[in-house]
Amino acid sequence: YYFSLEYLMGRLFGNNLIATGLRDTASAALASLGQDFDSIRESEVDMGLGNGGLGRLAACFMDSLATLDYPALGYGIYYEFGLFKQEFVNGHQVEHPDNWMKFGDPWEVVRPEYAQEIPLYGRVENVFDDRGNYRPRWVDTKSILGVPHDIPIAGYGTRTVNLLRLWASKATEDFDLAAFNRGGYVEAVRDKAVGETVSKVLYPNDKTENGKELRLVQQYFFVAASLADIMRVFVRRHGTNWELFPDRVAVQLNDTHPTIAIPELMRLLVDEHGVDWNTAWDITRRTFAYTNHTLLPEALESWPVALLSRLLPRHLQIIYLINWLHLHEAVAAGHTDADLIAAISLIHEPGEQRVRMGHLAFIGSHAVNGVSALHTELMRDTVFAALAKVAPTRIINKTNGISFRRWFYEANPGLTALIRDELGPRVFDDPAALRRLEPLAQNKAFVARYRAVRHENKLALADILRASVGVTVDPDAMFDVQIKRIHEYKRQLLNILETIALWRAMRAAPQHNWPGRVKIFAGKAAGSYERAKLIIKLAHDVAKTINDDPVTGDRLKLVFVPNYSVEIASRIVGAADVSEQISTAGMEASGTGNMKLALNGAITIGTLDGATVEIRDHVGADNIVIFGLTADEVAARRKDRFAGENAVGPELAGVIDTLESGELSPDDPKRYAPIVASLLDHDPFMVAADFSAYWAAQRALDDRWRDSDRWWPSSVLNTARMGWFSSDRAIRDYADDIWRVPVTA
Ligand code: 26V
Repeated sequence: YYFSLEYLMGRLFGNNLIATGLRDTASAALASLGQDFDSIRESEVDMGLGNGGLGRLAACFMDSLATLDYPALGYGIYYEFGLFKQEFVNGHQVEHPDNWMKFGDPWEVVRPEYAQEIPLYGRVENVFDDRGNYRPRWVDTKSILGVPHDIPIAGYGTRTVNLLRLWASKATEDFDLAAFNRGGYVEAVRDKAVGETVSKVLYPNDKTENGKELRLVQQYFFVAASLADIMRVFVRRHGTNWELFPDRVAVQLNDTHPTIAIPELMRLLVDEHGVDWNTAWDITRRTFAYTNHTLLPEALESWPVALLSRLLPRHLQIIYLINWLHLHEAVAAGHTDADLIAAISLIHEPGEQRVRMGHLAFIGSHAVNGVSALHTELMRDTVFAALAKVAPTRIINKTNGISFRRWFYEANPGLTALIRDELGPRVFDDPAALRRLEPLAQNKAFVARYRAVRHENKLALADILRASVGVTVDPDAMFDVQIKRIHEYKRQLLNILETIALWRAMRAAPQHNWPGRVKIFAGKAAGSYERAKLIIKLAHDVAKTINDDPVTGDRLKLVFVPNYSVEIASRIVGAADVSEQISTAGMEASGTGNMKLALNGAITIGTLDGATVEIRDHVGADNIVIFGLTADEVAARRKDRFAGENAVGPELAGVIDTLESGELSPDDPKRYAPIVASLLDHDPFMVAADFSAYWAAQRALDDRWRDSDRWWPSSVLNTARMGWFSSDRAIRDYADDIWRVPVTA
């Protein structure tokens, strides 16, 4: 059972047809009716119930679970509004609600017979039974109803169809009736609206905005409904033989968001089913495993004790008892150092007391994993360093993966056909077989066909760019792509500043043999993230300035594709020559876009961060361009407060001149003063610190591009060597090492 607040499914039509082997049949059948497959496909709405990488990973995992015949369900929330739609007005991001269900969802199967009533609020009555045992009762609760909506997920080349079971919230009847009987019709209707608010909207922030009550209600709502559903099925099959529970049930927590499941399972076992505490704790820990997706301090979840005590009073008691036993166990094992004890406590003490959800997930799980080798290592050294002392073997690595069905076969039909021609259809069941392309990297005829496919994909993308942004680009130019959420640590700013530097250099030496470049950006900024929005505005101001410059002409363009989505990503990955993976080292847990682009043959320019490190290991250091500070060097500079003493090289100095001159923003010449200030002052994301290295790496990329006998074999080798990054590999590893599920097929 995969527990996730987010699933970025995208469209399901093409994917389900490919999975069932009916893609060509459906296309022919539609053609015989005078209907075009693509336009039917495009009439489906994009199911965007996630923010970014974490939500898309959940979707890829669902695909692999079904393909590998694992009997799995994904549980989550059936948000009425997914991630906001993005529009640019005068270069500024404007958000609009994503009313994706407006015309209904053709995939949903509603299961009202499995609805669950979820209690909230109320108080705990301290009752003792006639033997003097504490038998607390959670009373005076308000309840909401969870109604499952099942989305079928067809496995590829198998009969398995798994379910994504998403809960919609409804008001319960008793809720309204009480108010109604008191004559409060309007109050009754309002209560009903409150009940339905819970599944109304996805939180659109992917790193902050902790502490909002509705968010905790969402978390508990879906977790409680899902566990009750799991128990319903378990009891039907095995009765109340709870000790068997962890052998039959494995729950993977996608980040800390569903961590309240840990005290909820304890409550169900102890309070509702009379299991003794120690047995229940053993069952709970053997049931759960937790995946960490970020080390950014502002994204580490913690909930105020005061909020928990109001919303989930019994769960707070349970958390306190878990913590008490956990601390005593540590002391008994010889960990008596007071600082260590404070560091491993579930309760963060200074100031307002808060429950650290990462800590709770850690101690309530039998396995805790990071999502790339580097990230896992950093988890051990930073956020979980203290807990790792108490439980040294719990942290393991499971490097992320991507669904090749969606990110290769569906997104890049041209390359798929070419590879089927060369390697036969078996490659679709075994991505490792892509390795057999390696010798073809030196085969001129093959390379020409590989290039031709890329060219076709670039022509198609150029059409999209013309239609959506009104910019015409040269399909022979290098398509240089950075597509992901806008975040300072991902350093879109570094890329934009380099664009300014390149533009200046081109104008200064127009006769130089500059390769053509199209810098392509796409990504959403959280509505409240002012700096990210300013970076979007800067990209637009740069585009406006350079795209019409007759000196640089077709040799340099910047386009920002609006409303990034799974669908737009699918159109871009097969058309990319260069993949930008340039995060401040140590900050990107894994990245998965890096995998999608490299698989489709883009050459990565990147820092040694997240899974990009492992991509280098697989594709080979000659087929990737690495630059910049390492995670260790970044950490050392932070410690020495080294930042601020950056030598600003001539290129960056010129860029700063341009920003300060107001040339890019004549309507508001000081618009970028805050950006300049942070570059020169503390440079928290090491943009200035890495600028010269990045500039040099980009020029090295220019040299490679001019040498097509080098570029294209390298590109082919990227495709050939990315097989390991399949989410099938990742899911097999979870199944073998964490869930201990026997192989079924
Ligand atoms: C945090 C919050 C905070 C409150 C509001 C809603 C919300 C939603 C999500 C998150 C956590 C975001 C963590 C995340 O997306 N991490 C990304 O996970 C990817 C899959 O493992 C990984 O490839 C990316 O590197 C990592 O940034």
